[in-house]
Amino acid sequence: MARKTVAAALALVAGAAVAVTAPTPAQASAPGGKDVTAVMFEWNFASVAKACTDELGPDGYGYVQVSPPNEHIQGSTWWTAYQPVSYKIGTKLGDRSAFKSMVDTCHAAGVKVVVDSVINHMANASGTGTAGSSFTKYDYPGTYSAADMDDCTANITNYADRWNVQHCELVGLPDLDTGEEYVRKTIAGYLNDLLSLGVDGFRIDAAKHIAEDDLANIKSRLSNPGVYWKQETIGASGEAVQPSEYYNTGDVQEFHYGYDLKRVFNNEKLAELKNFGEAWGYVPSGKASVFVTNHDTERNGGTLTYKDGANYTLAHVFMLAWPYGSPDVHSGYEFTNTDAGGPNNGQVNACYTDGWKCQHAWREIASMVKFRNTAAGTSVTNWWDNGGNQIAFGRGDKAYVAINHEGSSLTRTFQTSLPSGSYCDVQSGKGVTVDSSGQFTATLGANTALALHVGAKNCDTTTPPDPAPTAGASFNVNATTQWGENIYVVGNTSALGNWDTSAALKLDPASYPVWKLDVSMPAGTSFEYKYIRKDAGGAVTWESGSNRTATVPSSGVITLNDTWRG
Ligand code: AAO
Repeated sequence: MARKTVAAALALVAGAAVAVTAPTPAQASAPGGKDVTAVMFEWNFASVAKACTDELGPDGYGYVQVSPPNEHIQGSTWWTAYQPVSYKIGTKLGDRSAFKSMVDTCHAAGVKVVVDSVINHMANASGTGTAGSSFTKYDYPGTYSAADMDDCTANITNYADRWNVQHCELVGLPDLDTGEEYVRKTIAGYLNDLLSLGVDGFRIDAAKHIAEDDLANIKSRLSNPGVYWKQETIGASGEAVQPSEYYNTGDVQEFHYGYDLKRVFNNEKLAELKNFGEAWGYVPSGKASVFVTNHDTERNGGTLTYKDGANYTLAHVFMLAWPYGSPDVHSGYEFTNTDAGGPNNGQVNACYTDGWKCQHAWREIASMVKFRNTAAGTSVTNWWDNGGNQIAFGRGDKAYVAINHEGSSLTRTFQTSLPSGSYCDVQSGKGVTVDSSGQFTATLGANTALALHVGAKNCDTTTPPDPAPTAGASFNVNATTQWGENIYVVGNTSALGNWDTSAALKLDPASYPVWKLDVSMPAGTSFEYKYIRKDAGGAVTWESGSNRTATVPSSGVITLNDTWRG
């Protein structure tokens, strides 16, 4: 603030320098044929690296987005990560070498890395940061001092006032004067450091609170000024700052996409989605970054969350099949307290344990990433709907999806533009034959989808995450759970753990409250079984009543539709 006059003068000089620099080329939507980003919210770097190798690369994700890696305030909540203390890489998620190793491992798996970048503000606190730096509010030794903060130290109160939004403090967070040369240079230095470690893109946190000119200036200083750049500019009518102002610097997150999917999947009809996208008033597709949910909206009720069961899962199937924007798949953890940080300080020992949801790996979601990659560049063809909550559409001659979001099954002959042949329904792992007129007949259960693409011509040659057994049992149990609880099946055969609860098989909650698991067992096996629940500490609760019994048929699978007996 003391430096205000000097800063203003320097800003003019910096502005003049930019005027003679070639304009930064407009950045198209997530470049490359693979435009899906897995957002590994609060995952530590070692766990992200492992996910790149095990799931994200093989599943075809183009990008992984990591939580802010730079030094921030300490504490157990997730939002400490949004209060920077310095630009040293060092948090509970890992140090500089863990970060670098993650970038290298993800690259080796074919996955590019996007960093959530908090450059609008600094910490509203005093103390010692996650990398050992001492700081007080407005003074972060070695990085910024009070002179580098904006003129307004009051909270933002009026989104209809541009100056208020871009110069005052977002929820009390000291606002950097991004018009100032030193601040621009320091932020660019941080982003260039990340680029030197191999980073491929940035999500610009709170971009709406930074003037677009300032962002353009910062971006022009990067070693790769064309780097992928995704801006958090929450669009809202009546506000002074609008996402369209930021097209020149990069993509913008289209929040209405997620808000509208929530409304349609919860309360309206999927048939309305026929012209979803720009016709709904959204930003141009090539500029849009989209999501079913993000870390803020899954907590503030703005969008669907994992607590919404099939509505949430099917909204992902739709997002990944539909050609608008570049999708983010948010992969987070269970919570009841909206402030709670990631389990185990970000260490993911295994998916579906300790509360980690691993949405990126759910069969219904993961299988659609390759569908999307295969369909890239094609338009929607062969749209069909029943006027209600059953829809189907193709993507040129490359792919076809049907979504049954009604409470009863759907049997239909679907017209596609696919070449004839054997396909694998990547949702169920079961074979589907398309005839010479492009038709196939199938039955979709309530709240399920079916998806075909030319990259999965035959179930034998593709490896869906859980291939359906040729003989065995398909367990489906409707069971409501508390935070940290999981549902298992155990029974009297070796495949079912011989009644040993430590060998029980965990069911998949992707269609919550229905938990599912397909288990291979020899044809003709008669068996007894029961469902159990385990809490976060591993304590076992058996369902009540006598043992359930069933027999695997001489060919195929027995489908068991059960309800937990409390
Ligand atoms: C924490 C504490 C605070 C404390 C602060 C400082 O929670 O109590 O005051 O520390 O000590 C995260 C957390 C914050 C946390 C912060 C720092 O969410 O709770 O504060 O870390 O630790 C605006 C911004 C947007 C921002 C959003 C939260 O424009 O950029 O607020 N999101 C990002 C991150 C977020 C992070 C930060 C920024 C800060 O994603 O995780 O905060 O780094 C309207 C406006 C939006 C505005 C919202 C909320 O939105 O349009 O611009 O977002 O209001 O104020 C409808 C409307 C939509 C409206 C929305 C509101 O849908 O259509 O326009 O409702 O929900």
